[in-house]
Amino acid sequence: MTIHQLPNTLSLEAFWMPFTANRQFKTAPRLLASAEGMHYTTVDGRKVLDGSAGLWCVNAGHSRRQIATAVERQLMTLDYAPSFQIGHPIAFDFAEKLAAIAPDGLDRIFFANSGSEAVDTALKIALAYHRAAGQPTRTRLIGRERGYHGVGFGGMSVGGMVNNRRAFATHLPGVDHIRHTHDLARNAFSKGQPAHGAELADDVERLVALHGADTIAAVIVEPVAGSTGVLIPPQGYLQRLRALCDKHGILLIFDEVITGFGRLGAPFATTYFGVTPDLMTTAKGITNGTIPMGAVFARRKIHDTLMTGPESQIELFHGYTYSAHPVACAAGLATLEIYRQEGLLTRGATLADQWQDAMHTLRALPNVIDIRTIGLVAGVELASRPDAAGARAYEVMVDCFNRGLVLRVSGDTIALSPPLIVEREQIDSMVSIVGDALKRVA
Ligand code: PXG
Ligand code: PLP
Repeated sequence: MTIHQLPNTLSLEAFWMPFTANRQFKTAPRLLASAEGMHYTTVDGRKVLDGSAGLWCVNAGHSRRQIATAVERQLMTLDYAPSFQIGHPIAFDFAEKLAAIAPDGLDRIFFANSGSEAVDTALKIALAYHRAAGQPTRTRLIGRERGYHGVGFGGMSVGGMVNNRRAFATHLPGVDHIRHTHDLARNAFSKGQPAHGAELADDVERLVALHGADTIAAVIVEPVAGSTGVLIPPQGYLQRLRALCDKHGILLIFDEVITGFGRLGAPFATTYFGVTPDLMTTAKGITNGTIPMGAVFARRKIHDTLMTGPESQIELFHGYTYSAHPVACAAGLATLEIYRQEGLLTRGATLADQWQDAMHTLRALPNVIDIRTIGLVAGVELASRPDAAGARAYEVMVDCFNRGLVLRVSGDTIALSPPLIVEREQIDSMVSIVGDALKRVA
């Protein structure tokens, strides 16, 4: 597509695009004009399959009428209302409905507006909790190498993707990281959870030995790491992490911004793996990607520990202008209703086998060095070109876009995570478009 096909008044100069090679993009832009169900339409009228549910967020597919109606009704009823010392019913209603589907007692809900804000909120709750519980020395936050927890200073600091950290030298102090679990030598082409690596959770012991348990507030991990290229936890790993955090009085935070709301074929990764954290962060699918929102799900014990002191006192000095924004709550309620009506939070489980088999047919293609699948997520890792990490996967992404498929890349890993309404034939066409691209891109 070339510039002259854009509306002739459109300039691409002013918009500084996020996480984008701006200059490269603006010489050959990929522009979407509309979307419905499983497809986008580009500005030049091509239909493109959405293989990544937007940025892992459009779980019920695009342009859902029920959500649009709810949003419009809310905008014309109560367009905005504060949540500081005043409330509005829809926020309480939405929190109750989230609590009702929340895993294992994570039923106290704090609203934010993005995954990054949810993460910063969860980290702050962890610090406030220990202080309220009489352990104010527990201030250290532990993340994991290759983790992604958004772009706030908190999330960046506990995150472990080098490029996201390098340019911003000032991180939170008192942060450390456990090792990531990616191990191609032992686990390449595993289906589902890889067999090797549960012992990597023991890094928590190493950091306890180094820093002292009484300085550590929380460990935060993605149950399945998404942005870094789909890293699935080894069998037994999350259980071990949970046991070690319990042993040392450390809070465990699962960042379910991607895995929440059905991505693995269960409502949450917490449900899927049967391991319950103390705090769980969500965003994205909470409103089907329509209106920005994030939410922290907290164990009741954490919430209740903070509900002390004089009743006239604010218990947690934290919140956003748009926490529990009424329009986002309306979008969220309509989204949950769609998930319920269409069984989308567990639909992935019925497709996971076909998904896995289809993805693993790519194994024989050039440069494929690993395929990882779980629920309705897949990572296809390619060998990097010498001195050009990421270039091959980027070219595959562009080739797929030109032939009718949107997917994400991270380094040289292609990530696929379609809306949960995906049909079997669409899985097959995704695999076929990716396969053709892999044959074309040297
Ligand atoms: N935690 C996790 C686990 C995430 O995946 C965030 C926090 C931050 O959320 P916000 O809403 O602040 O972006 C994320 C976001 C990709 C991709 O293609 C992934 C994310 C965002 C954009 C692109 O890998 N994850
Ligand atoms: N900056 C200024 C000057 C503000 O007044 C506020 C909120 O009142 C913020 C930042 C924070 O904005 P938000 O609550 O939307 O995160």
